[in-house]
Amino acid sequence: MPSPGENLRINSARLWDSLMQMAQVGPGIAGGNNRQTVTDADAEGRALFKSWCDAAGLTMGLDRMGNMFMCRAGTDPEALPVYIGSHLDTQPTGGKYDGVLGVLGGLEVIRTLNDRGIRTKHPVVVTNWTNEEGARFAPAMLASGVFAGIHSLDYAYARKDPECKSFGAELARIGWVGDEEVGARKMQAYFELHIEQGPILEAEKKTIGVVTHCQGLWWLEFTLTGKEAHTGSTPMGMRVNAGLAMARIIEMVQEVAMAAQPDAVGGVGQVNFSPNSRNVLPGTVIFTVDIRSPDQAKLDGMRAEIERRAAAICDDLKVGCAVEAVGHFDPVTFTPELVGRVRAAAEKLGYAHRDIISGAGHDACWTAKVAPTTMVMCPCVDGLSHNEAEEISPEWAAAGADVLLHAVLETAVVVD
Ligand code: HGY
Ligand code: MN
Ligand code: MN
Repeated sequence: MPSPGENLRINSARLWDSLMQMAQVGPGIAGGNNRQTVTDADAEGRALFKSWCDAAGLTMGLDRMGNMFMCRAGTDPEALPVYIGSHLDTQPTGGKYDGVLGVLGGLEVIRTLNDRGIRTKHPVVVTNWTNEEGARFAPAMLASGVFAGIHSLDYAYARKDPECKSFGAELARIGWVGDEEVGARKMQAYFELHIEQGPILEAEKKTIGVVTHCQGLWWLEFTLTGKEAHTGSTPMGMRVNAGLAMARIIEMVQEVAMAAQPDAVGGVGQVNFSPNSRNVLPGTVIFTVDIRSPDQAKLDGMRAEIERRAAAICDDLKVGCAVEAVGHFDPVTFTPELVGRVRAAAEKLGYAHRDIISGAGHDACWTAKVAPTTMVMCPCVDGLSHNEAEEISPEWAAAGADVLLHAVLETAVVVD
């Protein structure tokens, strides 16, 4: 069967309507979303997504990490399914499209195949991965990491949120624990549509990012131990100041990342002081350093330098220093054959495109360990993401889903 022509497009209005409906679930305080993993809002979003999948005639598989696999049958029951996936969980002050575009873009591919009565040899499965963000329970991409054999189920279930609730107990509480063994499924291929979350595509007026790689990441959790004391009556020379040590380490991380340019980033997004009282010097300071680079040697070199210099800073201030890697993945190279199908689809459909390295991590980073994998990206306004003001255009969303549709059909093989 010849490849579908360039006039085969998804239904842009329907996709945009689904995105806007999902955006009503777990609203934020500034127009975005707070639909954190395994909260009641996450459960509500899952139920809405499942209702749409039921209406599209899909059958659900659910594994013990709550990963949702919504399956459209193929003509050959022996053929491995082609997966499309991303995530419905958001940051606490997240946008409406990060992850959601990939899941609902996958559903729109299914809806379009149903509209046109297109049958494929391989089944097509739309996936919602649990806890991609790692905001409430570190690390990021927790459930796809268990699926790929990176983490054990026990490790994942034991992860704690800031209120000391465990991931496993919270997943059970919202009623989304499945009985499928995590990782038992085999994939013909995996595609993920995602907003760029950076400024390149918009700045270069490219509608599609052909994602060739994803940069690697370390999350280094520092626990600094100072001495709780009165901020007023304790002389400067007597202080064991963990807050000062943290400030010097954050400044140093900036220095290390700037010295590693181009293609390196480093920063801190989460800090916890204890007792966090305005007139008590902190006894304990816990914060996570997030460093990334597409270059393996540069990434690991930054980690070594930061740990070495942080120890020296703490020694100088007589502050205790412990560090634990709470998140990591090496730089990822996506499957060239699938990358080529994304590029060919963008060309066939007439969308301006360019190759790009993903700055953010995605579930695709872990599926790449177990199956041929690649990604499709569309721009986002001002490159802004992980911010409630995250915005895309309906045209960008439709273009990404169109390219996803054609690349998936090239892989799932149209029968008629
Ligand atoms: O951290 C990341 O890159 C992703 O948003 N979880
Ligand atoms: Mn995401
Ligand atoms: Mn994200």
